[in-house]
Amino acid sequence: MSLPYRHILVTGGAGFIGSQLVRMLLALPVARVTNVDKLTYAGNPANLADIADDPRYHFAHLDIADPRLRALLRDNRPDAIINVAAETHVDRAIADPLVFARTDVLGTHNLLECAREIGVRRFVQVSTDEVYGSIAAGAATEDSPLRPGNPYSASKAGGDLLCLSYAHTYGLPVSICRGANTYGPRQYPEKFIPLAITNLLTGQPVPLYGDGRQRRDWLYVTDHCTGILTVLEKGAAGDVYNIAAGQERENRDVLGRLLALLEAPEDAVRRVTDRPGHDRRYAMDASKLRALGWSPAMGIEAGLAETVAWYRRHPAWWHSIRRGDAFTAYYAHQYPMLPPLR
Ligand code: NAD
Ligand code: TDX
Repeated sequence: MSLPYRHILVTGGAGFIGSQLVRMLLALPVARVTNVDKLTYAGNPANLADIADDPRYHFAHLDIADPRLRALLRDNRPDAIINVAAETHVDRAIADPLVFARTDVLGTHNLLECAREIGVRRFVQVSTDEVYGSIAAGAATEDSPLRPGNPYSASKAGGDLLCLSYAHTYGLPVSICRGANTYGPRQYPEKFIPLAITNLLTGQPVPLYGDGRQRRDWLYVTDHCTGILTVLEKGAAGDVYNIAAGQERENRDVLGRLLALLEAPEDAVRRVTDRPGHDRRYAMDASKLRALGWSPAMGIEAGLAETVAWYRRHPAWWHSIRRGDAFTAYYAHQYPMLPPLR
């Protein structure tokens, strides 16, 4: 792939998907990649340790909602922007929703306004399948209505609508990609798959919400990133693209697979009270992106095995998160029915 951009600015590049995206961009012949990240609890410089010394890589420690973003963009003049930064965890959005609106709506708006002022050639908004809400049957297309069901997805939908309004009103060349549930190395261990893996590796029970029959369509992180890069390269201004691999599984089956990979007993699963407003099923039709030449490379079985192997090989990465006061406090608050983290 050869991108027609000289300088690409990525936001949220210290997180799970953003760090993989920065790594993949630097593997391409681009002149410069700037990462703007606030380094929230989810932002981790260790995610970028392998590329931090690349002379084409630059880091700016800044909130995308901060008015100083304007000067940063004026001074650096990227020709493309990929907005990955967001508050991302649904359970945290239910407990404390305001910061989601601040980053995912107002931060996106601030970034759009700065992009309009400097006149970027492409703005890619990284969004989510959750904006379509729960899909009882079939799969959402890019034209399906937005029916977000929780404060996270509502905030992401707000960001998406601002993006579309900037394309329509100002002609800003914005494309939106809506990725499915993503998993793989370096995912913060609050999310279902890395929480399950790290709990099982430390001999602790795994919380399964409700009946465990909710369905998610799992996408490996590198496949999500090739989808974003395809939209950056070939997406049309003002258009939306779903990124999904068509690997739908019930949560209890994903957990069953992880138990098998980690040789953990069935009684490691602990049924807990369901998430309020829990979306039952996400499903998207990705044929529009496939028509641009994208296809996923990783199957769910191999992807789960790779992910387990990565967490096995990198205990220092997740121990340093899980042993921190912020994570233990979050866990105790979120899972009062489980034994405290060890
Ligand atoms: P993450 O929580 O691992 O990382 C988010 C990153 O954004 C962190 O580095 C954090 O420090 C940074 N950030 C947060 N608020 C910021 C702010 N105000 N200013 C600057 N930086 C800020 O998230 P992720 O799972 O990698 O998700 C990345 C994007 O992909 C998000 O936009 C999310 O909505 C979207 N998405 C995620 C998934 C998934 O399953 N993880 C699926 C579909 C879409
Ligand atoms: O401990 C758990 N037990 C459990 O049963 C956790 C953390 C989750 N779950 C369930 C809830 C969901 O049905 O597993 C499923 C996946 O949960 P999460 O990992 O929290 O993901 P989800 O709520 O589906 O949202 C994710 O996909 C879309 C990401 O967190 C979002 O950022 C993304 O936009």
